[in-house]
Order: sequence, then structure tokens, then C-alpha cells
Amino acid sequence: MEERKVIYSAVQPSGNLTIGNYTGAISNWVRMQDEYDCFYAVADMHAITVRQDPALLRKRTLELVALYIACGIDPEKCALYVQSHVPQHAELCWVLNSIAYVGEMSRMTQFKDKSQKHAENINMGLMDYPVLMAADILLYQTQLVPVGVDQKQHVEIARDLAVRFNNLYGETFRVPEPLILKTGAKICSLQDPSKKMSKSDENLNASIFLTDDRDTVLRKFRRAVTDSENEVRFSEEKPGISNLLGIYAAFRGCTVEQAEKEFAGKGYGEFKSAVGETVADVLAPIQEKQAQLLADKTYLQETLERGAEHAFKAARRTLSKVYRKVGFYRGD
Ligand code: ATP
Ligand code: LTN
Repeated sequence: MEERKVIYSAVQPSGNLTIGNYTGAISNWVRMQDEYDCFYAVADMHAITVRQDPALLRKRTLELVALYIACGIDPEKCALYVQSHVPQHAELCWVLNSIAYVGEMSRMTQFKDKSQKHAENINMGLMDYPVLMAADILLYQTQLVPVGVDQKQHVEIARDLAVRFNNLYGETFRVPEPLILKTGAKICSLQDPSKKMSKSDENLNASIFLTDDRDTVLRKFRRAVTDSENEVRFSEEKPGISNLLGIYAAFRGCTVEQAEKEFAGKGYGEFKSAVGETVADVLAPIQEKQAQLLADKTYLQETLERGAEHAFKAARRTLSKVYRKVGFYRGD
């Protein structure tokens, strides 16, 4: 029997997720869980590389777990767990730190961006972020890492570290590849469609959060920046309308061409309401399910324990191999 491919991905519990996180990441993870061996984590250790309020971090971690399940991640089919529950992530990170160069880490785009944004707190963890991410990925002998375009550089570092370690100590890690899907891979801001929709945008009207209620969703779409024409058509000259068409298609499960046809001859007002209603229709059951799950903490805790146990076993296999290879004494 052919071995199933291993998939690894994670999201940080550092804020409210947007519909970009949903279409670019989580909704694709759901599609992969039947075919592959999937490990999906809540990256709490990555989150503390920028200051977090401890009580809020704890709350958001559980909310994200509930959200994963509410979006369709089935904990019976994959390992769903919290990164800090599996100690091998930090342990492997330490070993990889010794083969990662300061120069290559300081050149990472995200490190440079975040150093600028958090100039008062340029800590070692922020610089080490890609090494911890490499440890996440390499611990499970991952083949594919489904992420948005912004994380591609970090997956490349994971590849470089895997190859470097294998060359130094002998074949140990599988070399992973990023998986960047086309549909919904880049949803743009509703207020400035030249920018990516982001969970940390200061303008709250720019992003649709998965927690937004129907009225908020409708209002934000109504206010979305478009152009002075009144023709619903996908075109580079019409970034606002094109972004809305992309969102509609992703949430409706149709192509952009089909969406264009549906709204041919209709005005922007009608189109924006339809996009809003479609998105709100998808979000409502997710929100309801998430609330139900959060009311049953015992279930969530048990699920996380099982997930961590599953991940722990796989991670332990790789880590003991690594410890042997680098020469840590393990008894004769
Ligand atoms: P922040 O704005 O705080 O940097 P973010 O919204 O970019 O956060 P991340 O936690 O960095 O979110 O990303 C989680 C996953 O969602 C990643 O795989 C990322 O590529 C994807 N993603 C984020 N924003 C979008 C977007 N606008 N469109 C499609 N995918 C996205
Ligand atoms: N940095 C990622 C989250 C993340 C991740 C990973 C993604 C942490 N570890 C391993 C893929 C594989 C982000 O999306 N901000």
C-alpha cells in the first residue's frame, strides 16, 4: 500500500481570524484530511514572539481549536493539537538553532516587517520564528505544507535546514514542500484592495472576521471600496469588484466566470448584498458550532489530549533519531 502523504500546518492564536485565513488556509485543510495524514496545530509558541496578554492568549487558543472543528476539521481524522503541548517542538528547535545562521534569519521578510512594527521588542524569539516553524514541520517528516503566499519563505528555510542537517549528520529529515493553492489564496482588504486582508488591520471595516454577525458582514460589504462604473466584471482595473467576485466564488463554490454571469446587468448594490448574504450564510453555522463547542470544555480538552498524544508519538520518533545523530549520549 502506498504511504499517505504527511501534511502539516498551523495558525497563531494571535487575533480574530478573517475570511482570508478561512479561504487561504483552514478551508483547504478540511479538504485534505480524507486523503492525507494531517497534523494541524495552534501555534501558541509562535504567538508569544510578539507580546500577548496571557489570559487572552489562553482564551484565543481554545477558541481557535473550537473554530478549527467548527470549520470542519475532524479530530478523528487528523492530529489536532496545541504546539506547546508537545515538547519536541522546542527541543528540535534547539538542535536546529545550532545549524541555522544569524545572517539568514535576519534577512527574513517577516522578521524585518515585525521588527519595524514592534521596534520596542525585537526579541530572540522573533528572529528564531522560522527555526521553530522548521522544527514543527520536520518533526513529522512532512511532505506538504499548505500555507498562503506570505509563509513561502519560511517553508524554504525549513527545506534548507533539512538538507543542511542531512548533509552534516546523514539522512534524517524528509524535505518538505510548500502547497500554495489558487482559490482564495489572497483575499484583499475591503477598504484598500491593493492590500491583503489581515487580522491585524487597524481599520475594522477592512476585514471580515469569522466572528462577525450578519448585520456587520452586510454593512462591511456595503461599504467596500469599488469604482465609479456599475458593471460587475473581473478586471485588473477593477480591484475592488474583482476581490468581491473572488470572495463570492470562494464562498459559493463556483468560478469567477459563473459569478460574473450571475450578476451581468445587475448593479453594485445588489451584488454587494448578495456577497454579504453568501458569506454570512457560511459563517452562521460555523459560529453556532463554535459556540456549542466552547460550551463543552471537557470535550475540547479531551480532544486536545488525544491530538497531543498522537503528535507526541510521531514527534518522539524523529527527535530520538536526531539526538542519536548529533551525538547525545543515549546509553550504550
Ligand atoms: P497578521 O495580519 O496578524 O500578520 P494574518 O491574517 O496574515 O495575520 P496568519 O496567522 O499570518 O494571518 O496566517 C494564517 C494563514 O492564513 C497563513 O497560511 C496565511 O498565508 C493565510 N492568510 C492570511 N491572510 C490571508 C488572505 N488575506 N488571503 C488568503 N490567505 C491568507
Ligand atoms: N507562521 C505561520 C503559522 C505556523 C505554521 C507552522 C504554518 C507556525 N508553524 C508550520 C505552517 C507550518 C503563519 O501562518 N503565520
